[in-house]
Amino acid sequence: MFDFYKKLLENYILNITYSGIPEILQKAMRYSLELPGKRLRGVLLLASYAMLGKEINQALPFAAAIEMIHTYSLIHDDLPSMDNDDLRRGKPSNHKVFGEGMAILAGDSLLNYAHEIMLDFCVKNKQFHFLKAAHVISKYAGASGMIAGQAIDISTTTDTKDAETLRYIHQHKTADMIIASVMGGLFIAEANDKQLNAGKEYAYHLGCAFQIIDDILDATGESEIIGKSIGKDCMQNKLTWVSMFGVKQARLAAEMHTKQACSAILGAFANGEFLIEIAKKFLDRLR
Ligand code: GRG
Repeated sequence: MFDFYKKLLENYILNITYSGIPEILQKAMRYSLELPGKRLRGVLLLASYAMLGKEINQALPFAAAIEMIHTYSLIHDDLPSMDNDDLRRGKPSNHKVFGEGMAILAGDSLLNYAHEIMLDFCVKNKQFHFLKAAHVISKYAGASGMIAGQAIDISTTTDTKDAETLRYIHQHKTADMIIASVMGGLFIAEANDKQLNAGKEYAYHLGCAFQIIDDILDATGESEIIGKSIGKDCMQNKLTWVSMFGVKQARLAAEMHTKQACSAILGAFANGEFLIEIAKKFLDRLR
C-alpha cells in the first residue's frame, strides 16, 4: 500500500510543469525533488485523506506540495551555513552540484512553488476545505513550525542538557511537517474535529518517533543504507535523544511514541489500519 501511494505521488511529481522558470533553476529544483526520498510526508497526506474514502486526485497537488516544502528544507539544511552536509538521498547535496547561491534559490523556489500549486488548486476549485489544507500546511511548515524548530536546533548544543528544549526541537523541526501532512489530508477530506484532533495526536507521536529513530540511525546506522552522512550529530555536538539519554532509552522512547500514535488512530477511525502500518514500518527501520 505504501509503495502504491508512493508511486502515484512520484508519477505526479515527475509531471509537474515548470513553465517560465529558467532552465538552470528548474534543473536545481528537480535534482533534489526527484531524487529517491522516502516520501513519508506525501504518502501520509494521501493516506490520511483516503482513510475517509474520497477521490484521491484532489489530494495529489497537496501531497506534491508537502514533498516540495520538505525538499526545500533539506536543501537549505545541507548548506555549509546550516548542517553542512555533502550527501543527501544517496547523492551529492544540491549545493555541491549547483553551488550555494543556486541551491538557496532552488530551495526558495520549491517552497514558493508548493504554495503556488496549492493556491492555484484552491482558486480553481473554490472550496473552503482546500484552503484550510493549504493554510495548515503553510502554518506548520512556517516560522512557528518547522522553521522555529530549526532555529532553536542550530542555536543549541549538547551543553544545553534540557529535555524540554530537545522536545521543542523535535516537535517543531520534525513533527510539525508530519502534522501538516496528516491534517492537510484530513482537511481536504472534510474530517470532523474529533478526527482532526486524533490525526494531530497521531502525527505528533509519529513525528517524535521518526526523529528519535533518525537520531539513533545517525549514531548507529550505515551511510550507504540511509543515504546521508552519519555520525554528524556527535561530531557537531548536537543535542539529540542519543546524546542526552543513550541509544537504549532512545529506542524505548521511539517505541512508546509509536504506540501512542497507533492508539490515537484506533480511538477515532474505523479504517485507520494503513496509518498504523506506516507508524510500525518506520519503527522497523531500527531492526
Ligand atoms: C532549513 C527551515 C529548514 C528546516 C530544515 C528537514 C530539516 C529542517 C532538517 C533536516 C535535518 C533533520 C534531521 C530533520 C529532521 C527531519 C528529518 C529526519 C528529515 C529527513 O527526512 P526523511 O528521512 O528524508 O524523510 P527523505 O530524503 O527520505 O525525504
